[in-house]
Amino acid sequence: MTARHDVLEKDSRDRREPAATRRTFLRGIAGAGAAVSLGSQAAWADGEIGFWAKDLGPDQLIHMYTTIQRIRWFERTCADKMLTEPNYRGYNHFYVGQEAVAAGVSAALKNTGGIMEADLVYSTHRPSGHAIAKGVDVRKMAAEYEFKATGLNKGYAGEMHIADKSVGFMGADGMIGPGPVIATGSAFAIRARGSKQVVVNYGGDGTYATPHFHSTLNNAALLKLPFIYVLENNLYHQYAHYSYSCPMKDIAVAAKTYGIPGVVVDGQDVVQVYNAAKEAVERARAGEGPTLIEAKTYRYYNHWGAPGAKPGELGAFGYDPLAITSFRPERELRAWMSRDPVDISRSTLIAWKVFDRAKADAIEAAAKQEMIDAFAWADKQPTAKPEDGLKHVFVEGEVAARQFG
Ligand SMILES: Cc1ncc(C[n+]2csc(CCOP(=O)(O)OP(=O)(O)O)c2C)c(N)n1
Ligand SMILES: [Mg+2]
Repeated sequence: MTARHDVLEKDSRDRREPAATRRTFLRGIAGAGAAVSLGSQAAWADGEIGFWAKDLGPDQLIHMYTTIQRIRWFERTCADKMLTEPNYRGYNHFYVGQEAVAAGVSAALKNTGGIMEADLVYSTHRPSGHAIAKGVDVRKMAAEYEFKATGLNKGYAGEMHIADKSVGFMGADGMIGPGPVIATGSAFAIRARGSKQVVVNYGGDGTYATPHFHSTLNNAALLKLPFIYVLENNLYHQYAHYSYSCPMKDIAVAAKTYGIPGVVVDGQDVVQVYNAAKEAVERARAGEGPTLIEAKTYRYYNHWGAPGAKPGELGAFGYDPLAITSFRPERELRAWMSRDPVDISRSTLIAWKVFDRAKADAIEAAAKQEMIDAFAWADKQPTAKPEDGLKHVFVEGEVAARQFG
Protein backbone atom coordinates (compact mmCIF):
# COMPACT_ATOMS: atom_id res chain seq x y z
CA MET A 1 0.00 0.00 0.00
CA THR A 2 1.31 3.45 -0.86
CA ALA A 3 0.76 5.96 1.90
CA ARG A 4 0.17 9.50 0.75
CA HIS A 5 3.05 10.75 2.86
CA ASP A 6 5.42 8.89 0.51
CA VAL A 7 5.33 12.14 -1.45
CA LEU A 8 6.76 14.66 0.93
CA GLU A 9 6.78 18.34 0.36
CA LYS A 10 9.93 19.93 1.58
CA ASP A 11 10.66 23.42 2.77
CA SER A 12 12.91 24.79 5.45
CA ARG A 13 10.35 23.99 8.13
CA ASP A 14 9.40 20.52 6.97
CA ARG A 15 12.24 18.67 8.55
CA ARG A 16 10.64 15.28 8.52
CA GLU A 17 12.80 12.35 7.51
CA PRO A 18 12.37 10.69 4.11
CA ALA A 19 9.29 8.52 3.80
CA ALA A 20 11.12 5.21 3.57
CA THR A 21 13.09 5.94 6.72
CA ARG A 22 10.00 7.06 8.51
CA ARG A 23 7.97 4.02 7.55
CA THR A 24 10.84 1.80 8.63
CA PHE A 25 10.95 3.69 11.89
CA LEU A 26 7.22 3.32 12.44
CA ARG A 27 7.44 -0.38 11.74
CA GLY A 28 10.28 -0.58 14.25
CA ILE A 29 8.19 1.15 16.88
CA ALA A 30 5.22 -1.05 16.08
CA GLY A 31 7.51 -4.01 16.50
CA ALA A 32 8.67 -2.65 19.83
CA GLY A 33 5.02 -2.34 20.82
CA ALA A 34 4.44 -5.95 19.90
CA ALA A 35 7.48 -7.06 21.83
CA VAL A 36 6.08 -5.68 25.06
CA SER A 37 2.44 -6.43 24.39
CA LEU A 38 0.33 -9.33 25.48
CA GLY A 39 -2.83 -11.04 24.37
CA SER A 40 -5.09 -9.05 22.10
CA GLN A 41 -2.56 -6.25 21.67
CA ALA A 42 -1.01 -6.98 18.30
CA ALA A 43 1.46 -4.81 16.43
CA TRP A 44 -0.18 -2.25 14.17
CA ALA A 45 -0.16 -3.25 10.56
CA ASP A 46 -0.86 -1.24 7.44
CA GLY A 47 -4.55 -1.46 6.64
CA GLU A 48 -5.50 -2.51 10.16
CA ILE A 49 -5.45 0.42 12.56
CA GLY A 50 -3.62 2.48 10.00
CA PHE A 51 -0.54 4.62 10.50
CA TRP A 52 -2.63 7.37 8.98
CA ALA A 53 -5.43 7.38 11.58
CA LYS A 54 -7.90 6.44 8.91
CA ASP A 55 -10.93 6.99 11.12
CA LEU A 56 -10.12 10.69 11.44
CA GLY A 57 -11.40 13.18 8.90
CA PRO A 58 -9.53 16.34 7.84
CA ASP A 59 -11.24 18.48 10.50
CA GLN A 60 -10.15 16.18 13.31
CA LEU A 61 -6.59 15.97 11.98
CA ILE A 62 -6.45 19.75 11.76
CA HIS A 63 -7.84 19.95 15.28
CA MET A 64 -4.95 17.80 16.54
CA TYR A 65 -2.42 20.05 14.80
CA THR A 66 -4.14 23.14 16.17
CA THR A 67 -4.04 21.67 19.67
CA ILE A 68 -0.30 21.07 19.37
CA GLN A 69 0.22 24.66 18.25
CA ARG A 70 -2.00 26.06 21.00
CA ILE A 71 -0.08 24.17 23.67
CA ARG A 72 3.24 25.23 22.13
CA TRP A 73 2.32 28.91 22.10
CA PHE A 74 0.69 28.91 25.52
CA GLU A 75 3.97 27.62 26.86
CA ARG A 76 6.26 29.84 24.81
CA THR A 77 4.28 32.93 25.73
CA CYS A 78 4.42 31.90 29.36
CA ALA A 79 8.18 31.16 29.22
CA ASP A 80 8.86 34.55 27.67
CA LYS A 81 6.91 36.25 30.43
CA MET A 82 8.89 34.36 33.01
CA LEU A 83 12.15 35.45 31.36
CA THR A 84 11.27 39.09 30.80
CA GLU A 85 8.82 40.12 33.52
CA PRO A 86 10.32 40.10 37.01
CA ASN A 87 6.85 40.37 38.57
CA TYR A 88 5.48 37.32 36.84
CA ARG A 89 4.15 35.12 39.65
CA GLY A 90 3.74 31.83 37.79
CA TYR A 91 5.47 28.64 38.86
CA ASN A 92 5.70 26.63 35.67
CA HIS A 93 6.80 23.19 34.60
CA PHE A 94 6.87 23.52 30.82
CA TYR A 95 5.41 20.80 28.59
CA VAL A 96 7.08 22.04 25.37
CA GLY A 97 8.33 19.11 23.30
CA GLN A 98 5.66 16.73 24.59
CA GLU A 99 2.61 18.34 22.92
CA ALA A 100 1.81 15.43 20.59
CA VAL A 101 1.15 13.15 23.55
CA ALA A 102 -1.67 15.22 25.06
CA ALA A 103 -3.06 16.17 21.64
CA GLY A 104 -3.14 12.55 20.44
CA VAL A 105 -4.65 11.16 23.65
CA SER A 106 -7.39 13.77 23.95
CA ALA A 107 -8.37 13.28 20.30
CA ALA A 108 -9.43 9.76 21.29
CA LEU A 109 -11.49 10.94 24.30
CA LYS A 110 -14.91 12.45 24.88
CA ASN A 111 -14.20 15.93 26.19
CA THR A 112 -17.65 17.37 26.84
CA GLY A 113 -20.53 16.70 29.20
CA GLY A 114 -18.94 17.26 32.61
CA ILE A 115 -17.79 14.60 35.06
CA MET A 116 -20.79 12.33 34.55
CA GLU A 117 -20.30 12.06 30.78
CA ALA A 118 -16.85 13.18 29.65
CA ASP A 119 -13.84 10.92 29.81
CA LEU A 120 -11.75 11.97 32.79
CA VAL A 121 -8.12 13.04 32.80
CA TYR A 122 -5.90 13.07 35.89
CA SER A 123 -2.82 15.19 35.27
CA THR A 124 0.57 15.86 36.83
CA HIS A 125 2.80 18.73 37.97
CA ARG A 126 3.31 19.43 34.21
CA PRO A 127 -0.34 19.99 33.31
CA SER A 128 -0.64 22.69 30.60
CA GLY A 129 -0.72 20.36 27.62
CA HIS A 130 -3.11 17.89 29.24
CA ALA A 131 -5.47 20.73 30.18
CA ILE A 132 -5.44 22.56 26.84
CA ALA A 133 -5.92 19.33 24.88
CA LYS A 134 -8.91 18.49 27.10
CA GLY A 135 -10.51 21.82 26.26
CA VAL A 136 -9.79 24.00 29.28
CA ASP A 137 -10.28 27.75 28.67
CA VAL A 138 -6.79 29.17 28.09
CA ARG A 139 -7.59 32.69 29.29
CA LYS A 140 -8.76 31.39 32.65
CA MET A 141 -5.75 29.07 32.76
CA ALA A 142 -3.35 31.94 32.14
CA ALA A 143 -5.07 33.92 34.90
CA GLU A 144 -4.92 30.95 37.25
CA TYR A 145 -1.20 30.52 36.64
CA GLU A 146 -0.78 34.08 37.92
CA PHE A 147 -3.04 33.47 40.94
CA LYS A 148 -5.76 35.82 39.72
CA ALA A 149 -9.13 35.96 41.44
CA THR A 150 -10.88 35.41 38.10
CA GLY A 151 -8.69 32.45 37.18
CA LEU A 152 -9.94 28.96 36.49
CA ASN A 153 -9.87 28.12 40.20
CA LYS A 154 -10.14 31.64 41.61
CA GLY A 155 -6.38 31.88 42.08
CA TYR A 156 -6.25 29.09 44.65
CA ALA A 157 -4.61 26.54 42.39
CA GLY A 158 -1.83 28.14 40.39
CA GLU A 159 -0.35 25.74 37.88
CA MET A 160 0.00 22.63 39.96
CA HIS A 161 -3.61 22.25 41.09
CA ILE A 162 -5.65 23.55 38.18
CA ALA A 163 -8.84 21.61 37.51
CA ASP A 164 -11.87 21.99 35.27
CA LYS A 165 -14.57 19.42 35.81
CA SER A 166 -16.72 20.82 32.98
CA VAL A 167 -14.39 19.22 30.42
CA GLY A 168 -13.41 16.21 32.54
CA PHE A 169 -10.02 17.66 33.48
CA MET A 170 -9.89 16.42 37.05
CA GLY A 171 -6.77 18.26 37.98
CA ALA A 172 -3.06 18.64 38.09
CA ASP A 173 -1.26 17.04 41.02
CA GLY A 174 2.02 18.16 42.53
CA MET A 175 2.63 14.84 44.26
CA ILE A 176 4.52 12.17 42.35
CA GLY A 177 2.73 8.89 43.01
CA PRO A 178 -0.78 9.18 44.41
CA GLY A 179 -2.45 10.51 41.22
CA PRO A 180 -3.09 7.11 39.62
CA VAL A 181 -4.57 5.73 42.83
CA ILE A 182 -7.16 8.50 42.82
CA ALA A 183 -7.72 7.96 39.10
CA THR A 184 -8.39 4.25 39.50
CA GLY A 185 -10.87 5.05 42.29
CA SER A 186 -12.62 7.24 39.77
CA ALA A 187 -12.56 4.43 37.19
CA PHE A 188 -14.10 2.12 39.81
CA ALA A 189 -16.91 4.63 40.40
CA ILE A 190 -17.55 4.85 36.67
CA ARG A 191 -17.84 1.08 36.42
CA ALA A 192 -20.13 0.98 39.46
CA ARG A 193 -22.42 3.54 37.79
CA GLY A 194 -22.49 1.53 34.59
CA SER A 195 -21.12 4.48 32.65
CA LYS A 196 -19.07 4.11 29.46
CA GLN A 197 -16.58 6.80 30.47
CA VAL A 198 -12.89 6.03 30.65
CA VAL A 199 -10.17 7.47 32.87
CA VAL A 200 -6.75 8.55 31.66
CA ASN A 201 -3.97 9.05 34.14
CA TYR A 202 -0.81 10.82 33.00
CA GLY A 203 2.44 10.11 34.76
CA GLY A 204 6.12 10.60 34.06
CA ASP A 205 9.00 8.14 34.02
CA GLY A 206 9.52 9.26 37.62
CA THR A 207 6.32 7.50 38.66
CA TYR A 208 7.61 4.05 37.75
CA ALA A 209 9.54 3.59 41.00
CA THR A 210 6.64 4.61 43.22
CA PRO A 211 4.55 1.93 44.93
CA HIS A 212 1.43 3.61 43.56
CA PHE A 213 2.37 2.73 39.99
CA HIS A 214 2.29 -0.96 40.80
CA SER A 215 -0.74 -1.03 43.11
CA THR A 216 -2.67 1.00 40.55
CA LEU A 217 -2.00 -1.28 37.60
CA ASN A 218 -2.49 -4.38 39.70
CA ASN A 219 -5.89 -3.27 40.96
CA ALA A 220 -6.95 -1.87 37.59
CA ALA A 221 -6.13 -5.21 35.98
CA LEU A 222 -7.78 -7.31 38.71
CA LEU A 223 -10.96 -5.22 38.53
CA LYS A 224 -10.79 -4.72 34.73
CA LEU A 225 -11.23 -1.00 35.20
CA PRO A 226 -11.73 1.46 32.30
CA PHE A 227 -8.31 2.94 32.98
CA ILE A 228 -5.43 4.07 30.76
CA TYR A 229 -2.04 4.94 32.18
CA VAL A 230 -0.24 7.27 29.78
CA LEU A 231 3.36 7.29 30.91
CA GLU A 232 5.26 10.15 29.31
CA ASN A 233 8.84 8.97 29.31
CA ASN A 234 10.81 12.18 28.73
CA LEU A 235 13.96 10.41 29.98
CA TYR A 236 14.40 12.49 33.13
CA HIS A 237 12.77 12.97 36.48
CA GLN A 238 13.93 16.34 37.66
CA TYR A 239 17.64 16.00 36.89
CA ALA A 240 18.11 12.23 36.94
CA HIS A 241 17.95 9.93 33.94
CA TYR A 242 15.25 7.27 34.29
CA SER A 243 17.86 4.50 34.17
CA TYR A 244 18.53 5.45 37.81
CA SER A 245 15.09 4.23 38.85
CA CYS A 246 14.00 1.74 36.18
CA PRO A 247 16.04 -1.29 35.11
CA MET A 248 14.18 -1.62 31.78
CA LYS A 249 14.61 0.52 28.70
CA ASP A 250 10.89 0.25 27.95
CA ILE A 251 8.81 0.91 31.06
CA ALA A 252 5.83 -0.54 29.18
CA VAL A 253 7.19 -4.05 29.70
CA ALA A 254 5.94 -3.69 33.28
CA ALA A 255 2.43 -4.21 31.89
CA LYS A 256 3.25 -7.86 31.37
CA THR A 257 3.37 -8.37 35.13
CA TYR A 258 -0.28 -7.37 35.38
CA GLY A 259 -1.46 -9.23 32.31
CA ILE A 260 -2.48 -6.07 30.48
CA PRO A 261 -1.34 -4.56 27.16
CA GLY A 262 1.75 -2.37 27.33
CA VAL A 263 2.44 -0.29 24.24
CA VAL A 264 5.44 1.83 23.33
CA VAL A 265 4.71 4.77 21.03
CA ASP A 266 6.72 7.56 19.48
CA GLY A 267 5.42 10.45 21.55
CA GLN A 268 6.60 12.98 18.96
CA ASP A 269 4.13 11.65 16.40
CA VAL A 270 0.58 12.67 17.20
CA VAL A 271 -0.95 10.13 14.82
CA GLN A 272 0.85 7.27 16.46
CA VAL A 273 -0.16 8.44 19.93
CA TYR A 274 -3.75 8.78 18.75
CA ASN A 275 -3.81 5.25 17.32
CA ALA A 276 -2.60 3.73 20.57
CA ALA A 277 -4.98 5.85 22.66
CA LYS A 278 -7.94 4.97 20.48
CA GLU A 279 -7.29 1.27 20.82
CA ALA A 280 -6.89 1.59 24.59
CA VAL A 281 -10.11 3.64 24.85
CA GLU A 282 -12.07 1.08 22.84
CA ARG A 283 -10.75 -1.71 25.03
CA ALA A 284 -11.65 0.19 28.21
CA ARG A 285 -15.17 1.08 27.00
CA ALA A 286 -15.77 -2.55 26.05
CA GLY A 287 -15.05 -3.60 29.65
CA GLU A 288 -11.79 -5.32 28.73
CA GLY A 289 -9.68 -3.44 31.24
CA PRO A 290 -6.67 -1.15 31.42
CA THR A 291 -3.76 -0.38 29.09
CA LEU A 292 -0.34 1.08 29.78
CA ILE A 293 0.91 3.39 27.02
CA GLU A 294 4.51 4.55 27.21
CA ALA A 295 5.12 7.59 25.01
CA LYS A 296 8.81 8.25 24.33
CA THR A 297 9.19 12.01 24.38
CA TYR A 298 11.36 14.87 25.63
CA ARG A 299 10.97 18.26 27.26
CA TYR A 300 12.79 21.21 25.74
CA TYR A 301 13.02 23.21 28.97
CA ASN A 302 14.46 22.28 32.30
CA HIS A 303 12.46 20.60 35.02
CA TRP A 304 11.03 23.85 36.28
CA GLY A 305 10.89 27.37 34.87
CA ALA A 306 13.02 28.58 31.99
CA PRO A 307 16.63 28.77 33.23
CA GLY A 308 19.02 28.75 30.31
CA ALA A 309 16.33 29.84 27.84
CA LYS A 310 16.31 33.10 25.90
CA PRO A 311 13.19 35.17 25.16
CA GLY A 312 11.76 34.42 21.75
CA GLU A 313 13.84 31.25 21.34
CA LEU A 314 12.66 27.69 21.70
CA GLY A 315 14.32 25.46 24.28
CA ALA A 316 16.70 25.90 27.19
CA PHE A 317 20.33 25.19 26.39
CA GLY A 318 22.01 27.01 29.20
CA TYR A 319 23.21 25.98 32.59
CA ASP A 320 20.54 25.25 35.18
CA PRO A 321 21.75 26.33 38.63
CA LEU A 322 19.24 23.98 40.26
CA ALA A 323 20.69 20.97 38.52
CA ILE A 324 24.13 21.49 40.13
CA THR A 325 25.74 20.17 36.97
CA SER A 326 24.35 20.20 33.47
CA PHE A 327 22.07 17.20 33.68
CA ARG A 328 21.70 16.43 30.00
CA PRO A 329 23.88 16.88 26.96
CA GLU A 330 22.97 19.75 24.65
CA ARG A 331 23.35 17.40 21.70
CA GLU A 332 20.64 15.15 23.12
CA LEU A 333 18.24 18.09 23.35
CA ARG A 334 19.04 19.20 19.80
CA ALA A 335 18.55 15.65 18.52
CA TRP A 336 15.07 15.52 20.03
CA MET A 337 14.26 18.98 18.74
CA SER A 338 15.05 17.75 15.23
CA ARG A 339 12.05 15.45 15.63
CA ASP A 340 9.74 18.18 16.84
CA PRO A 341 6.04 17.29 17.25
CA VAL A 342 5.01 20.54 15.55
CA ASP A 343 7.18 19.86 12.50
CA ILE A 344 6.19 16.20 12.28
CA SER A 345 2.45 16.87 12.44
CA ARG A 346 2.74 19.80 10.03
CA SER A 347 4.74 17.79 7.48
CA THR A 348 2.42 14.81 7.83
CA LEU A 349 -0.72 16.81 7.15
CA ILE A 350 0.89 18.69 4.24
CA ALA A 351 2.03 15.39 2.77
CA TRP A 352 -1.45 13.95 3.21
CA LYS A 353 -2.85 17.09 1.54
CA VAL A 354 -5.05 17.78 4.55
CA PHE A 355 -3.82 21.36 4.40
CA ASP A 356 -1.14 23.41 2.68
CA ARG A 357 1.70 25.47 4.14
CA ALA A 358 -0.33 28.67 4.08
CA LYS A 359 -3.08 27.07 6.18
CA ALA A 360 -0.51 25.56 8.56
CA ASP A 361 1.12 28.98 8.99
CA ALA A 362 -2.27 30.62 9.56
CA ILE A 363 -3.12 28.10 12.31
CA GLU A 364 0.20 28.77 14.01
CA ALA A 365 -0.23 32.55 13.79
CA ALA A 366 -3.75 32.31 15.23
CA ALA A 367 -2.56 30.09 18.10
CA LYS A 368 0.24 32.52 18.91
CA GLN A 369 -2.10 35.52 18.90
CA GLU A 370 -4.68 33.67 21.00
CA MET A 371 -2.09 33.05 23.70
CA ILE A 372 -0.68 36.58 23.62
CA ASP A 373 -4.26 37.83 24.10
CA ALA A 374 -4.94 35.27 26.86
CA PHE A 375 -1.95 36.34 28.94
CA ALA A 376 -2.68 40.03 28.27
CA TRP A 377 -6.22 39.48 29.59
CA ALA A 378 -4.84 37.58 32.58
CA ASP A 379 -2.47 40.44 33.38
CA LYS A 380 -5.39 42.82 33.80
CA GLN A 381 -7.25 40.58 36.24
CA PRO A 382 -7.25 41.21 40.00
CA THR A 383 -4.92 39.06 42.06
CA ALA A 384 -6.47 36.75 44.64
CA LYS A 385 -6.38 38.33 48.10
CA PRO A 386 -4.58 36.72 51.05
CA GLU A 387 -7.63 37.40 53.26
CA ASP A 388 -9.69 35.15 50.97
CA GLY A 389 -7.31 32.26 51.61
CA LEU A 390 -9.65 30.36 53.93
CA LYS A 391 -12.73 30.75 51.74
CA HIS A 392 -13.94 27.51 50.15
CA VAL A 393 -11.85 25.51 52.63
CA PHE A 394 -14.44 24.84 55.33
CA VAL A 395 -18.09 24.01 54.82
CA GLU A 396 -20.21 26.87 56.10
CA GLY A 397 -23.32 26.29 58.18
CA GLU A 398 -24.10 23.59 60.71
CA VAL A 399 -23.16 19.95 60.50
CA ALA A 400 -25.92 17.50 61.39
CA ALA A 401 -25.19 15.83 64.75
CA ARG A 402 -25.83 12.36 63.34
CA GLN A 403 -22.64 12.61 61.30
CA PHE A 404 -20.75 12.29 64.56
CA GLY A 405 -22.78 9.56 66.11
C1 LIG B 1 6.09 12.55 46.48
C2 LIG B 1 6.97 13.51 45.75
N1 LIG B 1 8.31 13.40 45.85
C3 LIG B 1 9.12 14.29 45.22
C4 LIG B 1 8.57 15.32 44.49
C5 LIG B 1 9.48 16.31 43.77
N2 LIG B 1 9.35 16.14 42.33
C6 LIG B 1 8.62 17.00 41.56
S1 LIG B 1 8.63 16.57 39.95
C7 LIG B 1 9.63 15.24 40.25
C8 LIG B 1 10.11 14.37 39.14
C9 LIG B 1 9.02 13.94 38.23
O1 LIG B 1 9.56 13.25 37.13
P1 LIG B 1 8.64 12.59 36.06
O2 LIG B 1 7.59 11.78 36.73
O3 LIG B 1 9.52 11.88 35.12
O4 LIG B 1 7.90 13.81 35.37
P2 LIG B 1 8.55 14.99 34.50
O5 LIG B 1 8.93 16.07 35.47
O6 LIG B 1 9.70 14.46 33.76
O7 LIG B 1 7.43 15.43 33.63
C10 LIG B 1 9.94 15.15 41.59
C11 LIG B 1 10.79 14.09 42.18
C12 LIG B 1 7.18 15.42 44.44
N3 LIG B 1 6.58 16.38 43.76
N4 LIG B 1 6.39 14.51 45.07
MG1 LIG C 1 10.19 12.52 33.28
